[in-house]
Amino acid sequence: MFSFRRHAFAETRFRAPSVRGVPFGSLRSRTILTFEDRTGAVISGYSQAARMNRRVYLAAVGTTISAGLAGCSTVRSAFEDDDPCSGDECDIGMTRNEFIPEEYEASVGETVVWKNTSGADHTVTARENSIPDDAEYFASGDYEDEETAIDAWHEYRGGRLGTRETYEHTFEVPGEYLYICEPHVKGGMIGTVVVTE
Ligand SMILES: [Cu+2]
Repeated sequence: MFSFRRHAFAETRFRAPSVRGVPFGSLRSRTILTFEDRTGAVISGYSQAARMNRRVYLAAVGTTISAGLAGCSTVRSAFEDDDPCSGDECDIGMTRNEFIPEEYEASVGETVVWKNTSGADHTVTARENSIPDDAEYFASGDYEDEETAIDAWHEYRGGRLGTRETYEHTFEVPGEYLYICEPHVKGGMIGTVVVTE
């Protein structure tokens, strides 16, 4: 069944269409696209276009709040989804099907902490060919390479991050690092860490 949060989104979307430039149809499709079953498996595809629409949608909700609806619990739930790592607990949060922020900027030597802030199981799995050449491979479960990490997930849920669990990695080499959540990569659960000197 659908959770309260999904219901909340369905409810709040009706407040948003008055914001100029937000196509009502895209809001509705975003809602439909993010319905999941209880294990967090995405039922339908979650396209890049839908991801863009989500940002537009959240901007619209923000405008609604400034119009005087602050304190409404349905609106607040949308913001928890938008910033799951409030305070110092983590740097990158995981919602049902997204890493937030999707792109995180770190400094050389920084330890980045991911936290599963959702009810679904996730992984943090670096894309071997999309990290700097001389960088150390990283994945939750501390596997040495991508193939091992992905096989482990499919064989025994290796590298699984359950609710409230964290994973951390220290970045020593500058550059761009692409990583995925193996169980939700097809739904677009992909993130980037950009490391600078
Ligand atoms: Cu995931």
